[in-house]
Amino acid sequence: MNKYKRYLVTSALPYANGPVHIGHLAGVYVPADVYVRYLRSKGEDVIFIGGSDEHGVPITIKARKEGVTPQDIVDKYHTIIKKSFEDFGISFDVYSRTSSKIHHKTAADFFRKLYDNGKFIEKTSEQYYDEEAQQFLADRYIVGTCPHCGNEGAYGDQCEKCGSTLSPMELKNPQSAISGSKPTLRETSHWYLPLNDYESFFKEWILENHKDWKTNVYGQCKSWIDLGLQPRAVSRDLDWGVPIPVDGAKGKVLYVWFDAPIGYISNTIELLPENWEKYWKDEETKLVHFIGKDNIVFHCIVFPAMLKAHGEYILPDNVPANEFLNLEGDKLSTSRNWAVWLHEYLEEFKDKQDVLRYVLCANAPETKDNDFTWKDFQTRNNSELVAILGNFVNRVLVLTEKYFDNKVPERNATTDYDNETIAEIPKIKQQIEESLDAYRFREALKETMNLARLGNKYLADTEPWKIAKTDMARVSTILEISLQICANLTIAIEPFMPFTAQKLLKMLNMPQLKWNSLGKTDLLKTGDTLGKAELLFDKIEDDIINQQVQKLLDTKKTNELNNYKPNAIKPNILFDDFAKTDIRVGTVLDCKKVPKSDKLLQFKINDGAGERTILSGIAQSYPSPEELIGTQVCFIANFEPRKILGTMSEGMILSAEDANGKLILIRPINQVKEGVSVG
Ligand code: B3M
Ligand code: ZN
Repeated sequence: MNKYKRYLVTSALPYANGPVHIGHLAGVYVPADVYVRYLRSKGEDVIFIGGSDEHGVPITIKARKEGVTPQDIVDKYHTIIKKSFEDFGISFDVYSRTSSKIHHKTAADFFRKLYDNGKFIEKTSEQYYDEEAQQFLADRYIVGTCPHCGNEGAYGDQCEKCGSTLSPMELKNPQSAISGSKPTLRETSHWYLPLNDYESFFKEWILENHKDWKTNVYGQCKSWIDLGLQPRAVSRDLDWGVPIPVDGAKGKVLYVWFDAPIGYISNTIELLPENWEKYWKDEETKLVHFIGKDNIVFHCIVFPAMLKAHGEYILPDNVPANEFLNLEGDKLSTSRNWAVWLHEYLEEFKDKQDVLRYVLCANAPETKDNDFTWKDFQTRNNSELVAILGNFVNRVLVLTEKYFDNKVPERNATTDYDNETIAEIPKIKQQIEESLDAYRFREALKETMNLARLGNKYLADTEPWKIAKTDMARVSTILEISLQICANLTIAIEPFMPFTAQKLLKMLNMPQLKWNSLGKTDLLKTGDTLGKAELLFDKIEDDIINQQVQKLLDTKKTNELNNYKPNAIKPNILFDDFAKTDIRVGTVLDCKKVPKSDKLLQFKINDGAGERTILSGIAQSYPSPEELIGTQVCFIANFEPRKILGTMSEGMILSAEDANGKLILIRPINQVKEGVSVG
C-alpha cells in the first residue's frame, strides 16, 4: 500500500547563465514532467517545483566578461529558460528564481536556524586575495599552470585540459582572473556543515534503507560515504548571492549549493504561501528530486544533511538521477556551443515539441550516458511516430469517415481475436504503470507505443478495407474497437506527448480522460461524431537532417578556428641563413592530378628562365586543378630535385594550412614577372 498521500516533485534549478539544451531536457525535465503528468492523471495530489539557480561564481564571471551586472545576466537567461520550458510543455506549478526576495529570506532564515542551533563549525583558512580588486578570489577566479599537465590556463578548481580536480593552492604561477595580478594569501573564516557528524545516519538511511535507488545513484552515494564525509563550507567571500545573516559576515554570501536547494522550498512558499508546510514537513508527502548525475552528492547527501540539521523537514524518498546525454558523440557544452538549444530547435522544427520529447525520452540516459544523433531523431520520427502511432490513428479515422460518415460505429458480435485484442489494453496499462512507478521512462514509453502497435496489428490482421463490400457489420466492429484503442492512446501518450494528445482528442472529439479510464473500451459511444482527421506527425526528410548536421559541423569548424594555436616560433636565424632559400614567383602553365595518387598534383611552371615541373601534395585541397592554370604561385627554386612516382620534381610550392586542414596556395596579390625573388 502506498504510504504517501501527496507528492512533491522537484527538478534541478538550471543555472541562469545560458539557455537550456536537449541535455537538460533529456536528463531532468522530460522525465520529471512525464512523472508529474502521470500522477496528475491518476488524480494524485502533486506539485511540481522548478526555478532558475541565479547565484554562483560562473554568473559573476559571465557578467564581468560582458561588462554587465550579474542581475542583467540572470534576468536575460531566466526569461529564455522559462519560455523554453513553457514551450516544451514542462508543466511546472511554479517556476521561480533564487534572486527573488522570498528566496533570500527563506535561505537566510534557514542558515540562521542552523547557526543558532550550533549546527555549523567555523574555521579560518588562508585564501587567495586580489589586492588590486580588493576581494577574495573564488577558485574559478584564479588561473595558473596545471601541476599535472602544464596547461597554463587551468582554473583554481579544475584543469579543463587534463580534467584533474584542483585546489587553488596546487596551481603554479597563480594569477587573478579579475586584475591579472599575483594574488596574496589572506586569512578568512567560513562556516562549515560537518557532514562527518551525519555519517552513521547516511549509512543507515541510504545504504540500508534505500537499496531501491537507481544503481548509479546508490553507487555514487556509497562511494562518497565509504571515502568518509568531510565538513563542507557553506559560505563564500563573494558579492553575489544571499548575504550571510549574522554580524561580522560582511562580504560573505551563502555558497550557491547551500542556497539553491532551499530554492525548492522558497518556490513552494511562493506557490502556496498558506499551505506549503504540508508538502515539506509531513511524513505523508513523497519528495522526489529529478536531477543529472553531477548533482547527486548535493541532493543525496548535502541537502538531506541540511534538512536533517534543521529538523523540521522530510527527506527525499527517491532521487532518480540520470546520466549524461551526448550530442553526435561529443559531450554537450554551453561554452563550445555544442548543443541543440531548445529555443533554436523550436524555430527550426515548429510545433514539433513532442517529437523531441519522444526522442529524448526513448533515448534517455537512464542507466548510462547516451548519444543524441540527428539520424536517430529522424528514424524515430519516421519509423516510430509516423509509421506506428500516426499511421494507425490516421487509418482508423479515414476508414470511419469513409464507411460511417465520421461517426463511431457500433460493436457487433466479437470474435476471439477481437476479445484477445481488447484484453491486451489493460495489460499494457499495467506495464506502463509499473515502469513509471519505478522511474523507468524509456520502458514506459515503449509500452505506450505498444498500444499503437497493437492497433496496427489488429488492423493489418483484420483488413477491414477488404471486407467492406461483403461484411459491413464486421467492419463496424473492427473500427469501433480500433477507435477505442485511439481513445486509450489519448490517455496513455499524454504524459509523454501532451501536444499530440490534445491534437488526437480534437480529432476524436472527446475530452481528456483520467488515467483510470485507460484500459476500458467504452470511452467513445456509438453515434458520437468525430472531428477532422489530420496527420499527427509528418515525415522528416533527409535535407532537413543534413542541415542540422551541417550546422554542427560549422560549430566544430568555428571552435577549431577559435582554438587554433600557432606553432611555437623557431629559434632565430641570421639573414644569411634565410638567403640560402631561393623563393620565387612562377606562373602555372599546366596543372593536373598525378595518376594513381590522391594527394599529388603535377604543376608545369613558367619560372622566368623556362619551364619546370613540380609535384605538390595538395590535390585534396584543389579538386579542380585545371582552375589553377594561369595563376601565380610561390616556390622554392633551389629545393633539391627528387623523383616522386617516376617524375622529377624540381622545387617546392608554398602553401599554408587553414583551420580545416585545407592547404591554401601562397601567391603575390598582384601579378609580378615570372622568376622574381621573394624576400
Ligand atoms: N544549478 C547545477 C546544474 O544546473 C545546479 C542545480 C541546482 S539544483 C538545486 O547542474
Ligand atoms: Zn591539467
